[in-house]
Amino acid sequence: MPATRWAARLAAAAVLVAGAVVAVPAHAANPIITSYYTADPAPLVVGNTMYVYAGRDEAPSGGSNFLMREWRVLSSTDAATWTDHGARASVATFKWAGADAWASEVEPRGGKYYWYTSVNGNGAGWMDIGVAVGDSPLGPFTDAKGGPLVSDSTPNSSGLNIDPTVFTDDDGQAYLYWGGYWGVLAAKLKSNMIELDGPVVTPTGLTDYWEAPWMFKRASLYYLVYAANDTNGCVTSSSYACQRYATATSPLGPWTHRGVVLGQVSSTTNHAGVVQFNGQWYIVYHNASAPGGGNFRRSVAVDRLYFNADGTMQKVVQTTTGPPPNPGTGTGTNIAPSAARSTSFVSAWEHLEAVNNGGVPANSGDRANLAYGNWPERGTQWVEYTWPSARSVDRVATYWFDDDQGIDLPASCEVQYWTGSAYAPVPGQSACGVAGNTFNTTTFTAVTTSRLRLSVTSTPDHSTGILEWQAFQA
Ligand code: FUB
Repeated sequence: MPATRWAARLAAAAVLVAGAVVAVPAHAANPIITSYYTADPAPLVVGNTMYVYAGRDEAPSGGSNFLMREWRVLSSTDAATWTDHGARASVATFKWAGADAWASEVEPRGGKYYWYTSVNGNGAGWMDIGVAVGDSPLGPFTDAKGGPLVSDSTPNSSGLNIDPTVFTDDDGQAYLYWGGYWGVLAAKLKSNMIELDGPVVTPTGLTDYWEAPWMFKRASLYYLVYAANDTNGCVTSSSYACQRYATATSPLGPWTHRGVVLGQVSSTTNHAGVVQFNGQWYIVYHNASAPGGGNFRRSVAVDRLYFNADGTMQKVVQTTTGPPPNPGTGTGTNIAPSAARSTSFVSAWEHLEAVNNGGVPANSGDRANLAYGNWPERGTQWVEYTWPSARSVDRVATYWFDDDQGIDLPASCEVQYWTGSAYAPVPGQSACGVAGNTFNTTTFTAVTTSRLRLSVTSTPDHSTGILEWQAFQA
């Protein structure tokens, strides 16, 4: 092993020992990090940041099996330059597990981040699915359940319970898809995110499914990207894999196979995640292309992903350069301070002017620049900006207020605009984030309007609040 890699290992160890949040700058190219090997990437956009959760491949050169003990996190604010945040979970996070930190994915809900992992239960069964939870995208993460979410004893479970992907629909219902080799399975998750809600089902229509599902939604269409290893348009040898994909009009299918989105890569396994970030789509995957790389020494790469007008995906062009920097669109000018503000309700002791007074909160409890809150109202409330004439807007960023009392982070939100006759959701909007202690960026196709509205839906037992709501000129 090169001395530089030992140095990187020692640096990472120092980070872990200290337990500190130390970010090590990575670089801009594919693979996105080469100081150690990474596999099974799962992207997640929170605010203006794309996080990538990945397992670490530690097999020796020439090794013939996976050696994976920890999951690591990288982040970027432009999808080109990456920061390494080190190991944030490991096999040891799950006391009931013993080995094999295989593919994972993180899903946010209610200000928490649930990290679903494939891990060897070290008992009667083989691979299980565990779930850890943390209060921020970087954790710290702890076992959320104290035992597997899915194991061999789960009725109808897979012969190989690996590769969880969790998707939360607009109505708040979360779905878990998983499974390798013997096919794909799915189940609803309860709102606590750590229990299955109802039976395990076998979705139909996922032609040549092998492993590594990734689910997302674009407009009103559901997508499932997954690894296949057929030689019927996928790969040249069934030792390798491609990424096929299918679409559906409901989250549990039936699915319609649409073709290959990512061809064969330089590693035998092929594992990908798809995400929209700053208005553009990306595929994050792994290959064996880092120096010294191999089938058990894989590395994460990122490339642009393009959709056709009919919703089908173009086959990805795999690059060694990675995508160009994408720090966001528009002039960057926050035009919220020039707007008049209104709301469906503001508590008498809170301040609507907080939302566009230009404050930069230190955290979600920071009232230094006032706070807007709508306690004791629950359900859906709104805040609105009105400009004297139409403005072109393509991005908002929201810093939520959370007083740890009656006001909590919202369950969901939506950006809407005045069409001239009614309010409508802004087109093509990325997820309306509800994370605390950060600005949550939502990008969308530019709208020209004199009124922009943030529709906010509370959790059942709390009201909602905002410290700052920025709106950016396209
Ligand atoms: O990394 C171990 C396994 O290889 C993953 O769980 C699969 O998806 C494949 O990438």
